[in-house]
Amino acid sequence: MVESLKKLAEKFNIEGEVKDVVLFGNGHINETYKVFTDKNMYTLQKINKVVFPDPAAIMENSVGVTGFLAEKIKARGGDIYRETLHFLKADDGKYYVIDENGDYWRSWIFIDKATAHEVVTGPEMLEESGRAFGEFQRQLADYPADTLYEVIKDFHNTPARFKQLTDAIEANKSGRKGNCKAEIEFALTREEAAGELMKLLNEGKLPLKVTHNDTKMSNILVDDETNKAVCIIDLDTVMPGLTAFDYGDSLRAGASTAAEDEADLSKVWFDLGLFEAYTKGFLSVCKDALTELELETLPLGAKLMTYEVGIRFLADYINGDVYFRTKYPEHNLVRARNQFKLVKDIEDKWDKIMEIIHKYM
Ligand code: GN1
Ligand code: MG
Repeated sequence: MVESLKKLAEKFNIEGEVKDVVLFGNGHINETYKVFTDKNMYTLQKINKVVFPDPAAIMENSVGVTGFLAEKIKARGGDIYRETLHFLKADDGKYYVIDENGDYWRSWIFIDKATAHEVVTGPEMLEESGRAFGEFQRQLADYPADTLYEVIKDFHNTPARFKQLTDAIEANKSGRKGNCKAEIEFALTREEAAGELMKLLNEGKLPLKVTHNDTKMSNILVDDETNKAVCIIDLDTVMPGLTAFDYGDSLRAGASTAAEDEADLSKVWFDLGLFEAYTKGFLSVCKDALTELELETLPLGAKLMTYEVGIRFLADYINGDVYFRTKYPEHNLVRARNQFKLVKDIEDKWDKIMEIIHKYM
């Protein structure tokens, strides 16, 4: 096993001789290893081809975006090997190696003395993550978004997700639709609201940007000494999208007072202090890169990203748990209820939310 991993690592343009390869991190989708040579350290990763059937397209997106970021980092005197991922070419000039099973592997320079945190410990950390994702938006504001592959079609197209839900209800493959009447009703009564962002995009009122689309805390490397965000990772879902997607998806998880699958809904609230901390960090770096309407509609992102994943969990429950990994039979329903509780709380706190964001615009 280790021998074959060493051979794979050696196919990339690494420095030095491979001394060791160890399993690394706790991602649920790709398989990640840390490679030690006598000169440096590297990450080696197998791309999950079920979730990402076109790994070459992903690598084109990732290399395009990181190369662009590196230019900006260099221009301001930053460290291009630390502040963005630096992918390595293989011997044949490609940014991936295909193994004997047809799996795609990639490699980048390991970023040392920095950690991806799974849990947000408080407002300071959330504010720092806001700055990091705000910086990502700002630096990529002039990247030609339409040159990126849409690696997962309609990923944050909430009306398309709504259609997936109504299809699931109609097919009722698991026979479970009678168990979740209240949740179905909650979802269906919000059809019009579900389309608000896509409508503005289709009318040309909101610009298409480069978005990360998985803006959770654990996709940021934080410096172990300074606690400052160093680098955004997990670029697989980088695609054209709305800034509100990235801003909103961070808040969905980051501003909740409980885990995504907390079953006791009395513990689940959308915390305005956390919301404010993230908003402050995010807008302190990128507000000048956003239009007035983009700024005004950021909170819609928080509401719709939460609603969207809620209806995805609900649809998956009705489909019989085919997409999200579940630990017990009602897991997806519990997740959907949890997300809908947050949506309701966001709706109830809407005026306050708008008041807070206006402080930072
Ligand atoms: C999935 O696998 P993970 O945790 O990075 C999903 C996100 C959801 C999230 C909900 C490719 O992300 O869209 O918000 O679960 N990613 C994909 O936990 O579907
Ligand atoms: Mg991910």
